Amino acid sequence: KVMKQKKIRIIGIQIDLGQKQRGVNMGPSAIRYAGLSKKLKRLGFELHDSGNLFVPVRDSLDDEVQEHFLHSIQQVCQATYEAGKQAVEEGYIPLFLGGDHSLAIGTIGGVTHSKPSGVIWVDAHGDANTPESSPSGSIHGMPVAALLGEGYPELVNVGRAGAKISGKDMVMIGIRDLDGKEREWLRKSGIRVYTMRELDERGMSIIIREALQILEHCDRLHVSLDMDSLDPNVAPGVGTPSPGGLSYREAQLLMEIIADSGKLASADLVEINPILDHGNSTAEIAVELIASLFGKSIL
Ligand code: EXY
Ligand code: MN
Ligand code: MN
Ligand code: MN
Repeated sequence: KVMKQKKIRIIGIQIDLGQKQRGVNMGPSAIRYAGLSKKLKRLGFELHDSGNLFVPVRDSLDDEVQEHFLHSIQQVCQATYEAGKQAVEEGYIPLFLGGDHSLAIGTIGGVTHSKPSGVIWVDAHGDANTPESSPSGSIHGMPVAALLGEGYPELVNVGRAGAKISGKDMVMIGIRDLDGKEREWLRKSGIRVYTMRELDERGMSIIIREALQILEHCDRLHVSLDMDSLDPNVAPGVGTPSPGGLSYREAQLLMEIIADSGKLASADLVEINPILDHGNSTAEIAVELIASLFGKSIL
């Protein structure tokens, strides 16, 4: 199957407020340096890089530290929502470059503004904490709960009031690091969670085909790719590395089979931290994965 839409809009979001490491705000630059536009143009896409959205500099927000930057994250997610909504309305596939994963509250909200979408969440983590269950308070560990209607009302109500998706419209792949209450919440959420254990036992090919079957009722798919889903030996440039992750080959196959569905309508590429990287290798791998997600095939 071939993708219907041939126009991509790149939207950079240099947000580092959802977590504690410095440097993840440099992700959009690192990804652009790694040659994203050129690779996607070569696949026949028309490309519009809209630059970066405004994100306040962390050092200018000392008064928000205690509140985990909730107010600024809300504002950035609101702007992200608007940009995503507009891109979809104008016939683009929005490709959001992060930044930390808190931005997904805005991206997934925005792309589902007028049309529903299934979500494939690729991550080491569940990102399904609430302020009560979170061990860190970091908001990048909370976007899934917020999108399903739980947690800070300021985040649940970004863009439009209430939950943006339901559990049956979401699958998670690569999961290996959950907190206690987060685990309980996920079990009841309706989200199909493919852990690394299940992946090891059954294999990527079978799992992603089954996941696409679960999302069969969705005409459009959003892929939220957290680079910490990969093994840290492959992708060291992330703020919250977790051992035992996807191999490069598993991640490639995942992207290729999603591309075959012909239903990719939007995507996030998040959590790249160039300061912790070896050279720019994590961004370079990310660009290769995105090319496969947009239909690059070997032969
Ligand atoms: N579960 C941990 C927390 O909530 O603090 C770690 C979250 C890391 C989230 C990264 C973005 O995927
Ligand atoms: Mn994440
Ligand atoms: Mn993660
Ligand atoms: Mn290093």
